[in-house]
Amino acid sequence: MEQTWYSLRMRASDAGRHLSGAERIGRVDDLSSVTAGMVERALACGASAEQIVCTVERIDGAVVHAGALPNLKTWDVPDADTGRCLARTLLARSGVAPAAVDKALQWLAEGPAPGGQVMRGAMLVDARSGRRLESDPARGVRVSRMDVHPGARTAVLSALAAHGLSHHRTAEALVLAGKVLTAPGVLAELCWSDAPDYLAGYVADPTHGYQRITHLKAPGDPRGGRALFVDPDRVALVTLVTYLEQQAVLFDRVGTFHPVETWRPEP
Ligand code: WAQ
Ligand code: MG
Repeated sequence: MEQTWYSLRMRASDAGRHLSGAERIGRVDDLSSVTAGMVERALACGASAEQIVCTVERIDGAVVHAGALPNLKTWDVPDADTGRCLARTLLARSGVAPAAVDKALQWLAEGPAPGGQVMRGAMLVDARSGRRLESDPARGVRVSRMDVHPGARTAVLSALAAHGLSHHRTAEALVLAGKVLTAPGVLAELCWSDAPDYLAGYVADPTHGYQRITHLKAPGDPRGGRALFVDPDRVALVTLVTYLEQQAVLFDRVGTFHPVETWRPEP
């Protein structure tokens, strides 16, 4: 018999302000432990959450078994200015127009939601014009229904830890980027955290995989977010958003780890 899968989502907020969120996929036997872990995460996020909403939904459609997570490379940079300069270079290589890259960097730096706030989800950015395509600029698009297969979780987390990547943020971002890179019409993703002291971020694209950048923002900065660069000629927006929100995707192993490289801009 086919395995029954469930989508688990958590969202913590305080006075309407988004504090943290998580999305997982599990079997019926995983539901209580995964939910408990999500609640612990919400309570650990520093601020006291007024509301923690956990949603468990049976997945009725197909589950895509996508195989390996994206290949991973770490670029070592000394500071956020250098990191953003590298991000420009990597995104240009992904086919994103410089004007679109500049706008996305500016939105992420200033806080991409109205009033300079952090969004709950991701911006969709037209990879040519830099126009914002998401229908709600405060919420954005929340990528959900992706995870490492429960049977492969321990091996994947150990492989990451063996490369010095033991922070839960790295594993979660790798899985999210992995799903994003399987989506139709997405050229690349740019992300850094809104957690004030988590400075690393990444650029991901289908050819080069997950390219970590050790600094994309300065310490103490509470702004961050995600930009998905989209070619609107290659996909209908509704098709893309439905895929990102609804299509279940599981990964069962890590990709290739490339050696860490130091990057300095040309003088
Ligand atoms: N779907 C879409 N956007 C999301 C999602 C999601 N499921 N989760 C978070 N975001 C957006 C939202 O705007 C957040 O404000 C922003 O991304 C940052 O979320 O390899 O931890 O959870 O070590 O703070 C990068 C890892 C970590 C680098 C990113 O993001 C590395 C991170 P956070
Ligand atoms: Mg997160």
